[in-house]
Amino acid sequence: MSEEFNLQLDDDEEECPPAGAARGWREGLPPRPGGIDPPGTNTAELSAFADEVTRTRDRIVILGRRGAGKTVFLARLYQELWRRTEGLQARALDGNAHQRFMECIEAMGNGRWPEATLAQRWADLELRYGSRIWTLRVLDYPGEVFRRAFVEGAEDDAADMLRSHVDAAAAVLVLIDPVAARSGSLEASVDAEFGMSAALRRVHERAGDHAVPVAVVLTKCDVALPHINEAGGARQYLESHLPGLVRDGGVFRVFASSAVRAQADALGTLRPVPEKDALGIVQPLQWCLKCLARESGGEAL
Ligand SMILES: Nc1nc2c(ncn2[C@@H]2O[C@H](COP(=O)(O)OP(=O)(O)O)[C@@H](O)[C@H]2O)c(=O)[nH]1
Ligand SMILES: [Mg+2]
Repeated sequence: MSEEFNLQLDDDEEECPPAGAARGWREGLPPRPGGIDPPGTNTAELSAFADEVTRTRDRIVILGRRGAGKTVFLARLYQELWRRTEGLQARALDGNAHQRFMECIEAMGNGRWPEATLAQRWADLELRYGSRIWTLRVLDYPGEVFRRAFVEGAEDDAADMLRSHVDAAAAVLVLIDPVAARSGSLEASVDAEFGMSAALRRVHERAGDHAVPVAVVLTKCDVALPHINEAGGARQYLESHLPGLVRDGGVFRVFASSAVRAQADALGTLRPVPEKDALGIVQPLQWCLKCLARESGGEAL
């Protein structure tokens, strides 16, 4: 139970996906109809694959359709972790990137949401915990690119780029706007759900014995909570509105977040109120890092 949101989340709060979870999940899947080749299932192939995975999975990837709340989430996460002097900390890769995060925070301080175009030039974050350094990378593509990349196996640049980032993910945060998932356009939600399910399926298929932690983060819970509660809780919400994601998304944990609280102004427009604390933005990441540390026998968070 999340005290902050009075919302039913997963019971096994601390549970990381067990090693081999992805393999067990994969074995239960029906044969794959064309497109992307899963790794073989014999032991030698799997262990070669696992070695490859350890070498190349060096980043934490944030996925989410346009408008899911990625830019706001990342800026607020940065604001929180940049100030920290111990534990999990973050720094932008250069001064320009730092400035863009701060501009986003400043805009919200003035009652404006960040420009959607910021997405194009959004930067990675470097996360530090003790001696470990991870890159946190946001992938901002429309739903149809997800579909092309993961469902149709298209070879264009955007699809190639998206697949290569997803294949390098040591952990994945999937951001979902619960209101849009319920009431957005049919085309957009079909692409987003189908494409996202296929992306997660690929992550798990290619992970070998290395279970890649996947955190599904319901965003904007300051306004979305009634919709989620109406469904009976976070997981039930996903089951009724994004069933394909639940079925094909493999092992994941659900989190609820509100990066910025919104309040209606005199005209009824929702404006950001960044003076109020963000809720639930560090936990999904912390959980992923904890799972990664456990898997590599490294420092616990
Ligand atoms: N109420 C509320 N609205 C949010 C929150 N985060 C984002 N939004 C709204 O969602 C819109 C899209 O967010 P953005 O971060 O730009 O999405 P992106 O396209 O995934 O980067 C914003 O302009 C806000 O209107 C939040 O935490 N709470
Ligand atoms: Mg954005």
